[in-house]
Amino acid sequence: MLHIWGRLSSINVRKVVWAARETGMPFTRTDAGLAFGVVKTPEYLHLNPNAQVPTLQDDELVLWESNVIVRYLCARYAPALYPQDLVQRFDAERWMDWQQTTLNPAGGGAFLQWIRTPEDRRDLSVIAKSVAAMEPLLTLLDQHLSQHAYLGGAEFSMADIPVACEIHRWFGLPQARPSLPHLEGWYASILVRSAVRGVLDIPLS
Ligand SMILES: N[C@@H](CCC(=O)N[C@@H](CS)C(=O)NCC(=O)O)C(=O)O
Repeated sequence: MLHIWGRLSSINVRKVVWAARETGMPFTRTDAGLAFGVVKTPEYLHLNPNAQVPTLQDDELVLWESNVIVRYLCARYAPALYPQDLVQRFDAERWMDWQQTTLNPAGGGAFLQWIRTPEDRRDLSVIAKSVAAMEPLLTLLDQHLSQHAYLGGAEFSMADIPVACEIHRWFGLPQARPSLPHLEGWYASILVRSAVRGVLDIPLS
């Protein structure tokens, strides 16, 4: 039985829960992190010495790092989402690493200010810097999606999961943004997937 540790208010947990739902495998989940605590208990640190969420348990296998968990779940339980062809697979992999290393740091500042910082302590300059970092990345995505239905090509794949979670977080911020029709069209096609229910339709917190 799959078990996921982590609170749904975490973008990285949302990726993993969505991927688990895509597989159709039954799973259980324990809220952990921030107000839920748990992550600094000896039992949890034994599973994940980073004291972070998410963590996946699949019988004897214990995995941390959200995008690695997404890869594992797709490779093992939803192979249609894990490109078998090496060229296609690494094309997909590239977008997953890009989300983690480039898109996420760019958008994090605005998210933390809008959602996790009381209004009287909000730093608008941090938001402006984050918006300036995100805009060219979103334009890059829009251009790619003007040529491809999904990030990895014609079909939905594991690559779409981390980036769509990032877009969910960005589009959920209470701020104006320029129109990016291809990105918005792709995101609309993601939102109709039944596996995103309870993951991308919950408010940011
Ligand atoms: N690279 C890690 C990052 C994990 C991470 O930063 N998790 C955050 C939540 S998004 C966390 O555990 N924060 C502490 C907490 O929730 O207590 C991954 O992708 O899994």
